[in-house]
This record gives sequence, C-alpha cells and structure tokens, in this order.
Amino acid sequence: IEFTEKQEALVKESWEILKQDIPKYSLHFFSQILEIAPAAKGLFSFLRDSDEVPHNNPKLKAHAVKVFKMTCETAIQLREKGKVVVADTTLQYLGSIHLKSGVIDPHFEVVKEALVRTLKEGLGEKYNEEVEGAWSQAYDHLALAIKAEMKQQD
Ligand code: HEM
Ligand code: ISQ
Repeated sequence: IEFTEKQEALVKESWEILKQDIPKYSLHFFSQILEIAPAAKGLFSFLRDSDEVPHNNPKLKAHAVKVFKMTCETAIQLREKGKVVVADTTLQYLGSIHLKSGVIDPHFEVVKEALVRTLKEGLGEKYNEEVEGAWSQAYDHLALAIKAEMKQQD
C-alpha cells in the first residue's frame, strides 16, 4: 500500500515530540518490551545482570533512539521511493546482531507493540489511529528487511 505525505509528516512530527525526552521514552520503550515479553530480558547484554531496567543506561538509550530514528527514516523512504533502502552493511550488521542475540520473528511484534505504546504515552492527546498506522507501516517494512537478512545469514 502507498505511504502518503500525511503519514510521513505524522511520523516526523511525533518523533520530534518524543525526541525531547530521550531518557524517559527510551526507558518506557524498553519497559514495555519487558512487560509484554519478560523473557526477552535475557537477550539484551546490558540487562542480563541487573534486576530492573537500568535508568540512564547509555547503551539502552542509544539503541532505543536508533530504533525510532530508523523507523522514521523508513517512513521517509517509503514516501519518496515507495520502498525501503537500508545500506547493505547496516542491514547485514543488524541481521547478524539480532541473529546472534537469539531474536526470533515473533519478537518483532513485541517490539512493535512496545513502540506503539511509547508513542501513545509520549503524544497524549495528539495520538490517534492514523499516527499508529503510519508508524506500524514503516516499522513493518523495516522489520521485514531485518528478518529477511537474518534468514539469509542463518
Ligand atoms: C540491538 C535496531 C528489533 C533485540 C539493536 C541495535 C539496533 C537495533 C540499532 C544496536 C546495534 C548496535 O549498535 O550494537 C532494531 C530495529 C528493530 C529491532 C530497527 C526492528 C525494526 C529487535 C527485536 C528484538 C531486538 C524484535 C527482540 C526483542 C535486540 C538485541 C540487541 C539489539 C538483543 C543487542 C543488544 C545488546 O545486547 O547490546 N537493535 N532492533 N531488536 N536488538 Fe534490535
Ligand atoms: C534494540 N532493538 C530493538 C529495540 C530496542 C529497544 C531498546 C533498546 C534496544 C533495542
């Protein structure tokens, strides 16, 4: 399906809002992942040895931001080119890191739900189904590319 200018704008606008409090929303994002799938904790090297989600962990923040930024970038590309282009090296790297960490396909739905919940929390009354749809569509395309790369490397 087509990705519209409106959808691209919604994604960009909402990222501008969440970006204003990275420590808060990266923590929220992560906590949601663990709330939906507690067992996923063991996948993340920076969590394995701690009892709770670490506040202000630089790695956690940096990774969470990357997930949002890459989804945002995917939305822009979907609008401009009608397809997703991730640099080969980046995709290979993401494929290998997730494969090595033990990530499997169903986890991608978990992360999507956590992402959506974080948007809901951050946007408040600006959140609506159109925003959710735009992010979901972009995320799905990105996730598909990563999953395909994981299968190729497997
Ligand atoms: C690492 C992005 C989906 C679990 C990373 C990194 C990025 C990233 C950028 C950091 C790589 C680095 O700089 O070292 C994404 C994107 C996803 C996605 C864009 C979906 C579109 C998932 C899913 C899971 C997951 C579904 C499973 C719950 C992990 C783990 C690591 C990781 C375990 C390694 C963290 C560590 O131990 O250091 N991901 N990810 N990711 N991701 Fe994802
Ligand atoms: C890595 N991959 C997917 C989601 C993430 C969320 C928070 C921190 C790191 C992540």
